[in-house]
Amino acid sequence: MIRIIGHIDIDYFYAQVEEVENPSLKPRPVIICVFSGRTEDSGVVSTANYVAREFGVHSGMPIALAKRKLMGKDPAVIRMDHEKYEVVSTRIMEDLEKRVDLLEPTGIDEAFFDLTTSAGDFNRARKDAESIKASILRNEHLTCSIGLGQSKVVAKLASDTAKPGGLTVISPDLTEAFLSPLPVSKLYGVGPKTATALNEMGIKTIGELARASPAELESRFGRKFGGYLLSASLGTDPSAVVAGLEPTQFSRILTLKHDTRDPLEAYDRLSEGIDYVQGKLASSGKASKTITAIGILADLSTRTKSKTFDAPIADLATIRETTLSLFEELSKTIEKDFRRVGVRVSGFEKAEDQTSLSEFVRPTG
Ligand code: TTP
Ligand code: CA
Repeated sequence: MIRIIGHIDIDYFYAQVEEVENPSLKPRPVIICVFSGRTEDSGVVSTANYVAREFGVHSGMPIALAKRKLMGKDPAVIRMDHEKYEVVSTRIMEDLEKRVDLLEPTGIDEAFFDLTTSAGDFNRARKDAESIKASILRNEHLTCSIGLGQSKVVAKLASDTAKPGGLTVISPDLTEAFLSPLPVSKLYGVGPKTATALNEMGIKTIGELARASPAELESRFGRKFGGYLLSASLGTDPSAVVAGLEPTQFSRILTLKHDTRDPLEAYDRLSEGIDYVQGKLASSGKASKTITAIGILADLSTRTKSKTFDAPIADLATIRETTLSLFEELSKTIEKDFRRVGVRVSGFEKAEDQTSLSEFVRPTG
């Protein structure tokens, strides 16, 4: 049976979330920074919007270097707020989950999904992907890139091709023509070392890899990885979309009857959120190390404040007290009233590893 697999990736995620919150940033270069605190500019760029990328700025670059490249370009230098991006990510994943047969989040802003049963063919799957894009745009004002294909490797490459903002559909009849000319380094799991080894064997493109001798690949890379390389190059890598991955957090955000900055006035709604996350902890037998108070203000910007414990907690009293005192602190820092309030528990004990595409791939690549 032909599978219909999708890969979705939000465009310049952290920077785009900041643009949504403050649209005046859009025409400016935006860099999201993780400051190490050693000196004023020590640290790295976590991500940058496409305006900043035009000037050669990218993820992982020292902040000082990025600033130099953006000198005179009116850059917006923004401190990374991971909690805020988690809130947006959770909403997107929850919406996605309802729109696909299976959803496998693989990062804060990306996921594989399966549409084989509900869509039935690639034409209908294209329509589904279009409505996913429209939904994220309508609800979050964010653009994303989606790729569809017959395997995870094809879907991932298709979404890379679609960046930014596009939709690339590689139906089975297009797969060979799509994959063949690409360099082997584009394949998921092929890092610089594997690429060099393949090049030394005279294999530069995915098409050449697809025609390579299976025995030679297995003797050079081992049965498992050699087999993976061959199937990936043919677009027949077998790995399935694995849904229901162990949750890494529980959260609930509720809309207030009236905007307020008084945590006690927001308490009734907040209490529903606290009961919900505590119930999820109890029913899943988990305990959490981090509690986060989430406030969405009247201008729809998101503010968070977290506390991390040395040992995981799960009891209602601690979650209540902590959430309320976090809200008291948060309310002192805001310039507008809360419109929505919420709570998140995270930092669970690590769950067992799941079967995934990465199982086939050697860690060193
Ligand atoms: P990516 O999806 O790799 O990058 P992106 O969303 O910023 O840009 P695009 O998809 O349009 O190419 O990563 C998702 C988020 O992860 C990104 O917004 C910030 C974070 N990130 C880091 O913190 N450090 C990094 O080195 C990378 C690559 C990403
Ligand atoms: Ca992304």
